[in-house]
Amino acid sequence: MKTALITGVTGQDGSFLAELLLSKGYEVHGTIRRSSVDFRERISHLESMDHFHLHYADMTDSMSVMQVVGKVRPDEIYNLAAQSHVQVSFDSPEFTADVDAVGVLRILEAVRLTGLADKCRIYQASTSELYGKVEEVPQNENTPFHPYSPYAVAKLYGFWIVKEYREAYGMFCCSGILFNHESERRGETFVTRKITLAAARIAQGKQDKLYLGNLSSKRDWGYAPDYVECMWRILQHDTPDDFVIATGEQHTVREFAELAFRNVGINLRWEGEGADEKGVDRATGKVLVEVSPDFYRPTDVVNLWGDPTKARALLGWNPQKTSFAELVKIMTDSDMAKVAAERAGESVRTNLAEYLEKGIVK
Ligand code: NAP
Ligand code: F7E
Repeated sequence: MKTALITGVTGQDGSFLAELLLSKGYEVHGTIRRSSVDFRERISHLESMDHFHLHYADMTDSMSVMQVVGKVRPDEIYNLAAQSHVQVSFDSPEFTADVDAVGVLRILEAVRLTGLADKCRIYQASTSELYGKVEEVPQNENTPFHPYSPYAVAKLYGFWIVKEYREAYGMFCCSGILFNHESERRGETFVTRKITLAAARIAQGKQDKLYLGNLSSKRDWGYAPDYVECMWRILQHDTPDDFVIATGEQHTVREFAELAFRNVGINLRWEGEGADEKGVDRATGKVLVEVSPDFYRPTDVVNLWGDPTKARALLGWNPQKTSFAELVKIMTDSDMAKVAAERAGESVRTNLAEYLEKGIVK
């Protein structure tokens, strides 16, 4: 039985990866942060399982990282913990650098200093944000990086320090350069989930309008469970290497919104341009989507499109397992059910959706 350590197990990817590794017979250990409230919604269904264990560790605290690595002595580490929101990285650049850049170094050093360098394989959650102000379209493993946010700059350090430890110490450490991947467990402030939740709330009379930023931004959106499978495949490969993980298909934020609203029975037409653009309900003439410059970023990445040829050829991974239309449907169906349950009083949610609508939370 192999032992895996997942940092960031409470996150979207961490929860899906834990499920996958448990299904493969792994002993799975995850790290969580101490806080005054426990946020374990995504992993609560795993907590009673015999082969699932939780440990406190914070990526900003070397000693806690060292302790958990030394105690678990894993065969594989999946370093997923990060301040993962690009817009937040403009407000908290130092914290983002500490977690997303130096945090990676802390993992690598913990493995080395606990004598695990020859035995432990490490997966680093790298990102398409490294391509940032893109220098070519679509992007592959040879495309030059041009990070365009404090988040991307921090992740660039993570990418290069992993490569350095691979070459300097012969460690089996790899980066997955993952393009955006979403799911029904996606955080509610990322654009896809913000849209599917708002569409569900508007369709059920719980919200009037959705405010978004740049509607023309383009992304290569995949489904998170397909992507965590590829993380695992990267660590099972014969040699340590870096891989682009993407679907090979690109859509705008506008297209995502249009499809999400269609799934809940609302057909939108678009009027106006730039900050004046509006999404109007064709049936009622009501404006349901508006642009708010509050959601513009100081520098925005607008043209991400991945080329997954290498992952398909060397890892046997299928980038088209879940289509764009299926992804949007999975997310809207889930939010429709969630909102209906809340309306029926079956579950209580925080005010986050309300705060999002008012623009208090970005
Ligand atoms: P997520 O849902 O935001 O989860 C991030 C995880 O990191 C959470 O478990 C969070 O814990 C934990 N974390 C944050 N700061 C920490 C700290 N100081 N110490 C310990 N843990 C900390 O992110 P995700 O979407 O699952 O993404 C997983 C990883 O892939 C991240 O590194 C992200 O940057 C990267 N990535 C994501 C995408 C994507 O499209 N999803 C694409 C490329 C790369 P709390 O629950 O306590 O906040
Ligand atoms: O933005 C635009 C926004 O926040 C996507 C993280 O997982 O993927 C994610 O980062 C696009 C951007 O994701 C709103 O300007 C418009 O162009 O959903 P997002 P992201 O920034 O691409 C990468 C690969 C990661 O590595 C990150 O960890 O959508 N956009 N209007 C908006 N974005 C948000 N959040 N909110 C809006 O209202």
